[in-house]
Amino acid sequence: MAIEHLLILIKPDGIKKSLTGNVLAKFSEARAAIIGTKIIRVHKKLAEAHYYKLRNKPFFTDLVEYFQGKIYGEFYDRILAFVYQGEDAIARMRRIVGATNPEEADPMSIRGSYGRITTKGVYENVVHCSSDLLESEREIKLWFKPEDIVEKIYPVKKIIFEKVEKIIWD
Ligand code: 3AN
Repeated sequence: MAIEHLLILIKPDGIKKSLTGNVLAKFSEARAAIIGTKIIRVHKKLAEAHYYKLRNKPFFTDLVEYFQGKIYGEFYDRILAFVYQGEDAIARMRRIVGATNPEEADPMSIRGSYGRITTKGVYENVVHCSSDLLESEREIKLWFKPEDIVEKIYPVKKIIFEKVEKIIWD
């Protein structure tokens, strides 16, 4: 089994419901390690880039608004982001997360326990979890800078930007 990396997000409904502790306790069962974390107020461009594959779906506009957390008020328009590392971590974490539709998710999973579908039809499913290795690399590079992660997981390069040296993804 290989060591894998993935992006986990606690979405604004998870923040609003104060589920961070419960969610992290469930994730600890996967025996993966947190190697990066931060809290972010999500801008529209980041939300659209994260979910670009769903851009033609009828629920895309509602999904982007939900992801930005605007509907939850000024203290909840944010997302907690984590990079996890562990053996077979994507499959292990996705089992703990449960199915996309919270009503179909295993009742013991995070989405089955804490998710719901709003009357507007938006899936409030508490967390995001990368689906495969290609997506996890794309998502980690979208959300994190190399220096935000305590392990070297992808190649980096040095560039000079306006006379200031920076480390960016290669
Ligand atoms: P997952 O998050 O389980 O990998 P995706 O990538 O298919 O699933 O969907 C991303 C997000 O889009 C979901 N987490 C959910 O919030 C929303 N979503 C997916 N399908 C629907 C749907 N049929 N109706 C409303 N929202 C949806």
